[in-house]
Amino acid sequence: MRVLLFGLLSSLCVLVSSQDVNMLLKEIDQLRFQLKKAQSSLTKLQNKCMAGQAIPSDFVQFGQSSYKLVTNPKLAYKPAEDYCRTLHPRAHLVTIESKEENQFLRDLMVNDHGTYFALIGGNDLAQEGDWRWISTGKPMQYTNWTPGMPDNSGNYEHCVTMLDSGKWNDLGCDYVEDGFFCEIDPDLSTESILG
Ligand SMILES: [Ca+2]
Ligand SMILES: [Ca+2]
Repeated sequence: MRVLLFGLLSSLCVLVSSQDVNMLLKEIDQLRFQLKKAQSSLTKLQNKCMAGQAIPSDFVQFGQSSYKLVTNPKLAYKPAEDYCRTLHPRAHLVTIESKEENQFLRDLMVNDHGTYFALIGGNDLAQEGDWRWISTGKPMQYTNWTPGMPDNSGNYEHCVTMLDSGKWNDLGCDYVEDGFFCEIDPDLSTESILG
């Protein structure tokens, strides 16, 4: 039986011309291309679905955005951004664009939580003195620095914290504060842009 099968296979191999092999290889290539296209469409769809995901109930809304002051775990800048990213696909360390937004966050921090200092999403990691937001990579428009800040003390202060006054100070990116703010802004991207 085995000999018979082997004989049959051998005859088949003779019948398969190199033209057939080339055709098969071409078809495999086409299938690979189609599979890649399908995978990319699926990823896009997944991202779209995730971005539309409901806002977690422990976020507080202000304007079009929703915010959470995280006090546990206490994390430094980059791990804090990573933590925000786990809460919602559009969540980032907060991007502060107005006096009103800043005041809202300050009140949330001091009045509601008794927290005194919290990290916000600014950094000048790419270039000293060029302060940008981690959510967009765009330069800060609104700022609320404490007088004399940013001072880049010790030549290593490239991240930003909000003080209990609502004013900002630049500090080391490895510094762990009382908390940090995450923001879900429906207009913001699902990517983090680190300097
Ligand atoms: Ca904002
Ligand atoms: Ca400083």
